[in-house]
Amino acid sequence: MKALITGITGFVGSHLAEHLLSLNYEVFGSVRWRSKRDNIAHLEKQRVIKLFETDIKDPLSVRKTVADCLPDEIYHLAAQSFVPTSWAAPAETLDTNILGQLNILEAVREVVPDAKVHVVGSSEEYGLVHPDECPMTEDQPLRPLSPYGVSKVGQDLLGWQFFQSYRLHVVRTRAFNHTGPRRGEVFVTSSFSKQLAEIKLGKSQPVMKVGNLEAKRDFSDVRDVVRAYHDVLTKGTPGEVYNICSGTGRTIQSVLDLLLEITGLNVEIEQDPKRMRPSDVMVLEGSAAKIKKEVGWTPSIPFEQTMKDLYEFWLERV
Ligand code: A2R
Ligand code: GDD
Repeated sequence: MKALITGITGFVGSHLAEHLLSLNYEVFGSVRWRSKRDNIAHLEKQRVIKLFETDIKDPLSVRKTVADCLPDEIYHLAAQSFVPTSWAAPAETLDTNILGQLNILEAVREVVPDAKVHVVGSSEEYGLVHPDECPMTEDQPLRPLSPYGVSKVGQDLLGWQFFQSYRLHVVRTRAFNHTGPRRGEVFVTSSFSKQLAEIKLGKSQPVMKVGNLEAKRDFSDVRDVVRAYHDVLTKGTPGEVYNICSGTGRTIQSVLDLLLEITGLNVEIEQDPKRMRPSDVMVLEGSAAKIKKEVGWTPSIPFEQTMKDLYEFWLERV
């Protein structure tokens, strides 16, 4: 089986590549000429993946990559993935995420209409959630609170529409927060782990910068999430959407407390106004009942282990 991963150089892409290789897939990935390749350097060294220069905003570029790979499965991960950037660059976010995906789906329709396509949405699509609506099923209303959330609603609905209009085998997911080694350093778990690793190694003063500690998120390990991505594409129902989550909501304060416990450090906490958002999503806690029942997926890695692995990763990196 041949799989094309768009955004293979990103955090999730590198883990998904490892998972698919372990299942004996031939793995292709999209890269840009300026992409940092640290996350996949080990795979490139082993010569186990093939890379194609592609900008998903360019329809010709996307079509050529799809035609060169002729994949059986496409995991469309490439995106502007950082929520705060979507306020700074909303048009770029909508363009990359929605029109980028349109280019992928049109190329699939034209070149490999029988391929299976995984469309990656997000729990950010739910946005404004009231505590009494948790744990949220896939029927929860979509009330996105950021341009990023809107872009993911666009991707989600575009995937549904291509299934309805053209019967493409599209399966959609809404992953809640996921983390683990190689997580981009701007996201909360990595930002905190990296700062603590620098303090531990004496490279910074014992002062940490944080944003909104009151928000609640539902975290899974990225290695469980990529397993879910493959499972939904191969065992899920085309046209359907699946939450991927642990079912447990944690405040960001409790994530910070756990990291402080793991590191054994005592640090001063400073709120950084630049890390606050115009409208943060305050509560995200999902129900994984559907994916469990229909696909048989459940998470397996405890959050404490994920955070230890992430901290170890940053200790080595800094
Ligand atoms: O920045 P690069 O060159 O390393 O590539 C990133 C890729 N990407 C693009 N690829 C082609 N054409 C574009 N115009 C374009 N814009 C971005 O998407 C990188 O390989 C990937 C994003 O990686 P991360 O920021 O680490 O995201 P992560 O956490 O792996 O998220 C994967 C998916 C995204 O759809 C998120 O919105 C969702 O999971 O949560
Ligand atoms: N980034 C960051 N940095 N967030 C902080 C900080 C900080 O210093 N302090 C508190 N937070 C809070 C944010 O306000 C937010 O409520 C929460 O921590 C998580 O922020 P992020 O890690 O940046 O992730 P996200 O929830 O905005 O989005 C991630 O998860 C989505 C799935 O729900 C991204 O990976 C998205 O691409 C993904 O779709």
